[in-house]
Amino acid sequence: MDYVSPSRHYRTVIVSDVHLGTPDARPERLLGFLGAIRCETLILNGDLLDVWQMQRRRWRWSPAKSDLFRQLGRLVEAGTRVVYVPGNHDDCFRAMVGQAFAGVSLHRELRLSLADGREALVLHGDEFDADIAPSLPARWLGDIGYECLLRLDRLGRRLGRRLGGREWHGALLRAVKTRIPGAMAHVTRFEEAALAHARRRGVDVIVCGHIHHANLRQADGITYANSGDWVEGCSALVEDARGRLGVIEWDGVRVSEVDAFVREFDEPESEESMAVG
Ligand SMILES: [Mn+2]
Repeated sequence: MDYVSPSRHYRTVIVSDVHLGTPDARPERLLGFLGAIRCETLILNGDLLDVWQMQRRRWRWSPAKSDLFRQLGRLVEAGTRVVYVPGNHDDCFRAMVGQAFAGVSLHRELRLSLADGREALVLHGDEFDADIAPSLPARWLGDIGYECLLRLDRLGRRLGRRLGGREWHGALLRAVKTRIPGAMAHVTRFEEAALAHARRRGVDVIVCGHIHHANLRQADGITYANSGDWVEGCSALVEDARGRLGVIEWDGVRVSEVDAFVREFDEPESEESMAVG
């Protein structure tokens, strides 16, 4: 078990798909994570706020959300570069790219030089929706299906709390995603569209969010990285001082998986040495 100390330091931390404004968002979890790490650059890669959902339903602003924004302010004050790349659920902020608010700069996408010299492109990923969904009705049906699953998950969560069982959050969504072949094929198509985009743009690494599926994989010398979400799971993408990328699955007290990505010509690193890095 690898306990996280507050001094855990990363060069870059990327989080996406927090979906504040929905009943499924977990700002208190993200707050705990941001309090446990240090980084030079923090990138909020889209769907931080779920403006779509906020417009469709009644929503409450909880103290945890205020605390989260206060924490972001503290990070800016402490010298962390905080970048916000709006996604499709908060696309109203795309009209403001190029500007900065409270020290947070807004970008449509971001070019990033990793510590090992690799060039990365960070974007939310809804840019690839047209490449992977065959038609608008299919996408619409997918949205409804996802919404139904979230509702069922919420119901299970309430039941679980009442029965005093272990935490259920996102369990149903994860189960469906990994067991239904179509769902994983969707993920693969997205990853391939992103890799193709990286090739066109001539970057070594493409970093996305959007599909709520954290992952790191390599194809033909290009790295695909996805920071996942804070709805179904709680995950972040990190870059260490040497430019290595890793996915952190945050369960509140420990890093359950630091999936270090090491370039082929880097000297091999053992799992243990990465976990304490
Ligand atoms: Mn999205």
